[in-house]
Amino acid sequence: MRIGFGGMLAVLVCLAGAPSRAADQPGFTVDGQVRQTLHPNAADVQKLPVIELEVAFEAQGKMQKAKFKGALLLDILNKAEIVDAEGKGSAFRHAIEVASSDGYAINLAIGEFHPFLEGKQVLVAYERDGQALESMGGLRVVVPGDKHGARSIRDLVRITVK
Ligand SMILES: Nc1nc2c(c(=O)[nH]1)N[C@H]1C(S)=C(S)[C@@H](COP(=O)(O)O)O[C@H]1N2
Ligand SMILES: [Mo]
Repeated sequence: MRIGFGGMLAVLVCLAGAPSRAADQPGFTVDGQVRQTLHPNAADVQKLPVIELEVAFEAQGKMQKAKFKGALLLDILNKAEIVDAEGKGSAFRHAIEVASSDGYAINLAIGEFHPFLEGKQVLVAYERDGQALESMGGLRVVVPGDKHGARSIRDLVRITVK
């Protein structure tokens, strides 16, 4: 069967008009002690206030310098709303586990990035040195101030509030 001109046009319009989202975008889950489990992708993260951060960290014995662009982890967690299961009114009891697709995971205390306490600008980054991270191992969590790159976790897939 041949596709007529109209059919071809429909296919082209369909391809051109397909919004770049969901399946072809790196995304992750926010779950655990939250009111709302979220499944944001890179486009959702890009809608949040943009933060740019220059960091230096050691990796495999070498210093790396990089400029990351992303959103605050705090802004994402505020959308999910951390619960206080024990009802004592303190979000600071919780810890955040950040996991990657390769099974690598790290931990953060809320106090490290909460503005009442250390207030570090922990990012969920989608760009490194002007290049989309999509082509470099997906979304990346960046923890400013860390001397080693161990918590600069690539290909973020899950943020769990414990
Ligand atoms: N997903 C994932 N992220 C990871 C790691 C890993 O094994 N898996 N290793 C970490 C370590 S130990 C370092 S030093 C840095 C290295 O950063 P680079 O990928 O920019 O070289 O990545 C971190 N992020
Ligand atoms: Mo490392």
